[in-house]
Amino acid sequence: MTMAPESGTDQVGSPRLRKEDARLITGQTEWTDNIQQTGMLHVAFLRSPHAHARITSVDTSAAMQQPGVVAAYSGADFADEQGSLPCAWPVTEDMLLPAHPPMAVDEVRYVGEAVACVVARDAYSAADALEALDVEFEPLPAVIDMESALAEDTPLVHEGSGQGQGSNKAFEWPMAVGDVDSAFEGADIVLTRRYHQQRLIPAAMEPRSVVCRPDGDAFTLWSATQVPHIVRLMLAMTTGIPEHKIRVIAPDVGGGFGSKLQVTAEEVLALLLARRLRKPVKWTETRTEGFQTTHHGRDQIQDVSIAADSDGRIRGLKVDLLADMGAYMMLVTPGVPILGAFMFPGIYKMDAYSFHCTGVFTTKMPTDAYRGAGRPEATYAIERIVTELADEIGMDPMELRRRNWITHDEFPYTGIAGLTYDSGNYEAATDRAVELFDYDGLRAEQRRRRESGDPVQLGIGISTYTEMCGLAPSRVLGQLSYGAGGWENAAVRMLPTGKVEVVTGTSPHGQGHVTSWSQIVADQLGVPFEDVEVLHGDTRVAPKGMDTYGSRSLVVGGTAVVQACDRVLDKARRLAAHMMEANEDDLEFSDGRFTVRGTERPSTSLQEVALAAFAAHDLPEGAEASLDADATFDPENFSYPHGTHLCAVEVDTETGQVSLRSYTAVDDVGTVINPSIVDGQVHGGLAQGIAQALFEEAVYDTDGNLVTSTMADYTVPTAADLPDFTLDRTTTPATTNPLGAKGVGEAGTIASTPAVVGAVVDALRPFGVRDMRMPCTPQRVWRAVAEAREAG
Ligand code: MCN
Repeated sequence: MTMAPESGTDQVGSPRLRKEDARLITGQTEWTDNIQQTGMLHVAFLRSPHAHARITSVDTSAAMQQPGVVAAYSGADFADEQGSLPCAWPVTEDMLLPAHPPMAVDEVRYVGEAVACVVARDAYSAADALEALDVEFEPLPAVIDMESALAEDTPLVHEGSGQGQGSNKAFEWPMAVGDVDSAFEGADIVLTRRYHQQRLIPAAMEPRSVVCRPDGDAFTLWSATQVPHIVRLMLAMTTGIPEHKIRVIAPDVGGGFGSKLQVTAEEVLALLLARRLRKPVKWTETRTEGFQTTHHGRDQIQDVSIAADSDGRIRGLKVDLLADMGAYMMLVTPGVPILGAFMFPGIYKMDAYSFHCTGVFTTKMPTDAYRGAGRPEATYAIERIVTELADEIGMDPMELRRRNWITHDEFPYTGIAGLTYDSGNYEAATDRAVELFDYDGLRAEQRRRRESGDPVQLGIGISTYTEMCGLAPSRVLGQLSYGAGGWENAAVRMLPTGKVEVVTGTSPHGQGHVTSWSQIVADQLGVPFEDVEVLHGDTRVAPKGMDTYGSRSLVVGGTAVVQACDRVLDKARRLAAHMMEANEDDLEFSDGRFTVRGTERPSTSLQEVALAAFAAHDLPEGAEASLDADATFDPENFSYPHGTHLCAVEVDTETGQVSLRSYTAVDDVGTVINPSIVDGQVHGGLAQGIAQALFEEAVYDTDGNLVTSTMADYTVPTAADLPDFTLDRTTTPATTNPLGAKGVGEAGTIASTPAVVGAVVDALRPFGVRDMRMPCTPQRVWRAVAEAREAG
């Protein structure tokens, strides 16, 4: 392992320990739920026990008499001011966008939807008083299954909204490139599969929590959110409270994984309650509330067909997608499957591609972004079907990939879905992964076990993925949606003593931006790593920003940091030239010092320049008394990390138990700022992708109750369920940002799920098993073997 340099330049690429961690692991941080305010009140919500029902009456009078209770309200009490929760990504002009009141007024559409609330002097009194609320419902039919939701005689989720068109269809989004019919008609082989992306629950370690305090005519709102800037904007637009009167602070946030990329009912209501009661209010979800009412992920049915020649050359791909929106459109609900539309072809060349997505309303918790958002689903489908195509043809699945992928000399390459991949080297990453994994050795062992009829079979799964991250080029986004762009802002301030403050518009919640940005600034300005402080997550401190999601922060926000440093250096150069009585063009800057080229004259440090700027006794004409600058970066393209993940599983065919034997991931994320952080991101990402493959599934019963609403019912894996991962990297720099970096935050999740399921299916191939529904639990695996044996 490379040792971290003490300070100064060469910080980029060094495995610095995270600056954030000492405070976090010694309990010196303040999570939102730890925030105390004088006179603070606590809110508890009464939530719908029905998946679908009319609210016929809400009586809050008895609750008001309970000890400690200060106020109790129904949705109707806020009807005039609560507005509708925002959807920032309407994907078509005619998409149905039903009203989504933060607290239901007439009708509830999923179990857990807020119906009324109690405000009390402490959280226990508020929770106890919920029992005294008297709410009457008239149950309506639940709509659970996506396919029957589209049938003609199915009850409508949004009948009363005036928006229903006699269907639970929310939108249709088609795309076709090339002559798809000819590609399929002329192909030797057409393979069709149906893949289910089960519903997932993000389950971040820190629950959602919000505190709102009135400050005169303004408000300070703390929230465990990934997106303080978006929350502020949307709160202003939703409630009409002027934007400059709202300050949003995201303190340390204990994970989000997309689930805190949201503007929630509870944030809106905390603001409205603080305004109405003129007191600070706090709400923190219980774990079951979190499971039921923090947005869910995935939930798609994918009908996928691939057309190929008998030599394995892929001709075309067709994808027909049903995407469960749940009961309402939340911030990016409809955008998630559409992001996936561009990723189904993966790393492969082909002549034709069609994609059709139908968004469907059901009476379940809305879905929205969950680590990878659209890209894990697409990667799963293409990597699974390519593996099955190889089996159908009788070819090694790695060989089939090699025949079809974009070769390293073909970049930049505009793929069939219209994305231009700027750089990549799939051969190098695969060769390294094959070597580390001992692919040939494991295949030999697999053959031996198959031949000997070993009850424990070995399976090998492959995923050669790419993904689009670094959200986002605003102009590209503009063509896809009516929402906002994807720029990022940074300010760099040299303080008079030569220390540096960096203000970033990104909002880290576990990704280590304070450390990474310090490394970048240390190298750019030639200052010690320890001399850099990074400020974030407060709309007053960091007023401009687009926050953290879509593995965007480094390639967009980190680039803004580089550009702000460049501007600081431009200012400093001018001042240094003045101080050194030299021509600006004759100055050289390295290791934090200016020297006059070709002379022995003493150098001047950036710190000396910063102090001279502050003193301002002798500034050149027009120069300012400060050494600071800000920059906004908007990339021209996404970034495209890629890699090869190989998984070996042992499957006990008598019990259905799957054991992960080894997992090798060779990722290419371009230039790496901090290898330890990148490894950590891959580890966490792998855990989540493996969780989808083997463990996690949100299950609703036919009445619309979430039956997996506790940690006991929803199997989040622990470290003990995972093997030691073998990680390595190849480095093919991105050409679309000056760092040459590509995002890493979601790569592990996107890559791993098809590798693991592919391995399970591969182990069972001798029995005739060709697919497994996720998660591959022992029961499902055992049943697949039993059914395959029965079928003969
Ligand atoms: N990095 C690097 N070199 C690279 C790429 C990244 O050193 N070539 C570093 C970056 O400097 C940064 C970290 O890796 O410190 C992640 O960077 P990036 O890929 O830009 O991703 P973001 O910071 O934008 O994080 C978002 C991403 C997403 S979309 C999800 S979901 C996710 C993830 O990050 N959620 C997380 N990782 C998470 N990690 C934690 N602990 N908690 C979450 O909720």
